[in-house]
Amino acid sequence: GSQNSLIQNEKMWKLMQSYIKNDKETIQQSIVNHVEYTLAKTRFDFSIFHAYQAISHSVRDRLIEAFNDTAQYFTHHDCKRVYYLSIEFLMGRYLQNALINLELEENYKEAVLELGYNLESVYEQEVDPALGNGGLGRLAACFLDSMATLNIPAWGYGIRYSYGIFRQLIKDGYQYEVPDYWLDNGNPWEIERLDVNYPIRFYGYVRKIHENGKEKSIWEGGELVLARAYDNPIPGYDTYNTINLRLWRSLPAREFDFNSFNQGDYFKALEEREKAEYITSVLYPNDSNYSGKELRLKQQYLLVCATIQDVVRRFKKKKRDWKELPEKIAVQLNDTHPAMAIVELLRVLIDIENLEIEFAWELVYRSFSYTNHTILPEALEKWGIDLLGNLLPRHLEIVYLINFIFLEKVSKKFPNDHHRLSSLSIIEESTPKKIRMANLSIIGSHAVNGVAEIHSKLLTTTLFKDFYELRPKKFQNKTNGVTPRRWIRCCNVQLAQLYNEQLGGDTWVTDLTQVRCLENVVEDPDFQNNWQRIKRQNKEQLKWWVKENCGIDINLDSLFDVQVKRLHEYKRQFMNILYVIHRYLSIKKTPADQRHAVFLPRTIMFGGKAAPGYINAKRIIKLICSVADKVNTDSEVGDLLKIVYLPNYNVSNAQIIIPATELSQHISTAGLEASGTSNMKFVMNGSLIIGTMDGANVEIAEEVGKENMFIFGALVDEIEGLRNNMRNTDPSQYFPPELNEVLQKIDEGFFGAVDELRELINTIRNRNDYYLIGADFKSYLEAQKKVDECYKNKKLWTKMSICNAIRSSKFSSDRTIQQYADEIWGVKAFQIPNPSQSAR
Ligand code: GLG
Repeated sequence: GSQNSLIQNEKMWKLMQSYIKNDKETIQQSIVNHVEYTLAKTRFDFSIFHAYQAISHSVRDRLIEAFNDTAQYFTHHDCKRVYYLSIEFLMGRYLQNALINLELEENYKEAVLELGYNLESVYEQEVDPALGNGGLGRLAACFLDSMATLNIPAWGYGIRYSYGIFRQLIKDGYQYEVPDYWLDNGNPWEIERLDVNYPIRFYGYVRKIHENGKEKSIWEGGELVLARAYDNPIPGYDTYNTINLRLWRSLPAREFDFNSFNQGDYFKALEEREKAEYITSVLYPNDSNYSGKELRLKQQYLLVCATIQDVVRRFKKKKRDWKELPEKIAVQLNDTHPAMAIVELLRVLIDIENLEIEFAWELVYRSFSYTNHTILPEALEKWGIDLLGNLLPRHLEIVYLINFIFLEKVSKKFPNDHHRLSSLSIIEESTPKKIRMANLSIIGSHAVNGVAEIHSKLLTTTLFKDFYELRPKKFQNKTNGVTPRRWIRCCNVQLAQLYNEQLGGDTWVTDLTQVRCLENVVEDPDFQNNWQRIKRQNKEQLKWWVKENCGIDINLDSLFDVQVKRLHEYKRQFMNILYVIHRYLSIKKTPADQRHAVFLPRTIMFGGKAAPGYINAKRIIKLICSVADKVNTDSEVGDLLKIVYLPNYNVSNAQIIIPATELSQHISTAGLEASGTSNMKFVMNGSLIIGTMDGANVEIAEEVGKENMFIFGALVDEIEGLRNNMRNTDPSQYFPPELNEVLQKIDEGFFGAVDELRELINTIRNRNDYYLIGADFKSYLEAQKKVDECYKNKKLWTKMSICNAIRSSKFSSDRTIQQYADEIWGVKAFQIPNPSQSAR
């Protein structure tokens, strides 16, 4: 038997030595093979969608070769690995990105064209996998691309939701949410691992036994489900390395349910099994907002429990001492959603591996690190101890244990400081008591970071002040970044082409600092012409998209002004639309024969989803759409002003919208947007920013120069004072007259929907204008005036646009990831030799 299988393996080994070739004929042959054998289609029954499927499968084959080799290489070298844990990965479409990273786009374009298809139209066939809400999930996706590209031995771990973020329809000015069953047509980019399943327990009880004079805890009973692995290969750019995003799906456990069987209730037994699948069924559609639902906690624990089993199994493959653990793994928590991993790893080490608690705890916190993404209080996770203790009884005990050991140490350093103790405690002494996941994350990590300088600073001076005083060295900054592969190379092919020509190659794609060399041509007329031509072509593409999706004709010569992001009061889409109303009223007040001399044509576009339960956010959408209706049909205005609500903003739409934008709005109340990441994408694509000194805008200003941005509004340390002043003033007195006029128009019913729009304006008139729209409105008007002045001067605008793009290299996620690798994870790159340079 064993000899036989050895021979077989040798034979297999030999056969597997050959790699797929990438010449046109081989590519075409592999596509046609998939048409016939994977899809079982004939040429008489074949559509562009089938072409997409067959092409994707042929690309998948190529990805899998590199993917397997990479995993083997990392194992062979026993590298220290990074595990990036995130409840969201907002990946966007795969096909184009994969082809570009594999450097096969040209080969495929040609191969596919001869088979009768245009590759760009094939791209459009793909669903947009949207397993994330916004910035946090998209950041995780950009980070995977950079980790692969920088040859870092990394794994992403997340959840394979059956339903991604809902599809947004806009009807009569209202948002409707349609479930996004994105797996409808299968998913060629994943590898289902039928053999990688881990048991996950919920509920049950803890039994105490005594063994060798020691108390032991055994968690048992309750319910079991399985987590099954789905692997998604992530190719790096200009490297053979291809890493893995492993997503978990819940399935019923295989165990036999005697209870239901004995009761003879067959259908009841089936129902129980269905419930297990429901756990990973839907992504919670809240951005920066905590909901506190048990199902959500189940999702979090499933992710954490399966991942820790996988990580520990991989560590134990080799015989070694547990003390090596922090030298072999680095676990990064993307926000507190996967923070139970800290408790879970400790549980495994003490309850199952029988390590001493002090020793185990040191291994744990040296392995973990935590990224905070917001200081908004409504986003901070606090699980009631009843809910948590019921679902995860042993974990609640361990949380108390961690807290006890920690607070002991604190009270030695700060005796009798009860205030400090209660602010540092993991337990909030409210009724009912709550577990503060941020405190748990900080205590269980050796490094904590914010996502932009201003945000990291705020963490140490406000939210986490007491923790900072305890362990200042734990706190770091890692300014966010975005991948230049998707956000320049894929979405702005023309700009990439221009860079290639100017820089004599494409190495800027992995070293964005190179585009700085273009400083000497920012005023060169030829270069400026090329720049303008590219922007115009991108604008044409968006114009076509808007026609198709909104039925609105927009003026190509107008300034394309865009605010796309999740709807949130702190992001102040409300302030934007209030300004638009002001602009509209001003146009109408100007005599008809002077209007074109006074006003520049503008197209103001909004896009973004509101969480289904967020009433004010939905009212803002309604206001925008009502204003759009009025303005777009007003013959007095003509094409001087058009307002568009871009429906269903997502990654693939962003790839069309961002390169076409000339002015983008990032206008949050100072201190409230941790970083923002679309601001970086816009700048890379030559859009100017109108924005507040908030999040990464501050650092963008440092890089591109304040003179190349339109900055306005209160600074972060003015906010508190402004809020205090406001409390003693009548809003209509403290609002500028332009704003009062606008509010009055809405109040009069000029835009219809009086009842709900009145509710909306009352949030700033009666409820103390928490987001300070009234305080910032005047300087917003002034900034807008400057925008118009600059846009009149085409050469100046173009120069500003170029300066933004070529000075944006700091915001490549390659820079961010290199800093994480060096300053938090302590991991080195391991690059696999490319077999095509030898064997192929
Ligand atoms: C957060 C913040 C953003 C930040 C993003 C990524 O609101 O400002 O850019 O994470 O760090 N909840 C989010 O999307």
